Amino acid sequence: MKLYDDLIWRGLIKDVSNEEQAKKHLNDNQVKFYCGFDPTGQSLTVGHLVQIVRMLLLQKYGHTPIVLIGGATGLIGDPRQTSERKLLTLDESLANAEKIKKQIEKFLGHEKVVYVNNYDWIKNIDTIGFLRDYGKNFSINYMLNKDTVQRRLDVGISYTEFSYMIIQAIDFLELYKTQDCKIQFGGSDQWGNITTGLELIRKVAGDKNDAVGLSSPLLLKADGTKFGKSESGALWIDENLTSPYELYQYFVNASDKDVSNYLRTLTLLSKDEIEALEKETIDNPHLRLGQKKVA
Ligand code: 485
Repeated sequence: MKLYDDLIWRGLIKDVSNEEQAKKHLNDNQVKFYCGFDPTGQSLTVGHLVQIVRMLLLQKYGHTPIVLIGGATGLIGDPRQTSERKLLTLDESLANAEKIKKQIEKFLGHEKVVYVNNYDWIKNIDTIGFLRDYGKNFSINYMLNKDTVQRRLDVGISYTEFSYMIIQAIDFLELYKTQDCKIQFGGSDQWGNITTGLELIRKVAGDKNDAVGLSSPLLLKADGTKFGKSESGALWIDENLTSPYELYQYFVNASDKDVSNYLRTLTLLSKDEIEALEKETIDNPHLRLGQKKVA
């Protein structure tokens, strides 16, 4: 199966900026692609695993992942739906960044993968350069139209968080120019930031650029409740914050309705293997073979 079809089959594609170009990159070429993680906490959660496993899948098909750790963006704060974030100190952001990088390294290793921290290039931009070289490319009207901003107009949003999308856009342009990175991936909540990056690349590199953005649906449970939350809160992938026992229990107790989705998005098993486990879930649900495999 071609990679693009595999991604569709796994339910890993929600939005795509240019399907034809995406297929060309993913099916016919070997490209670099990136996904960014902000060091807002000391650990990633099982929610992040969807993106990590997807990076592994693309790596398996011969593409090179660029893992971007947001040392700079972590200092600004991607606007949340609810309210303004508390600012991290530089030390906190960089210390969290180091921890998160180590976690991702456990999955992606050191070969055929690039690790970058956006603090390395964002810290060099001065105020006048920011406003002239980047700010001038975006109208306030364009920025106000983003979902993430719209959702905050009632409660309010600081100029700081309002500017976040431009920083993430600079990253995509930077990686496109310096690393020949063709694709940015993220969860569907990242779509506004990803398209802002495509817009900046278009303004700078012209209409014929070959950059592509892709998003995946956020993982939800079949009963509509949030994936990756246990009674005691978030499920961390740090064994000191969530024990391996608790993590195992979460997945081994998953509802039959969720197993197929978990097998497709959280494992690298082949279509044949997953379809066999899906059949087992229907024929012999009491054995919980699918749940055990995911767990
Ligand atoms: O150039 C970039 C700089 C920062 C980011 C991405 C590109 C991080 C991004 N803004 C973000 O906030 N991501 C979330 C995070 O870091 O926890 C989550 C997304 C989720 C998925 C995951 O990161 O909410 O959809 O993309 C990898």
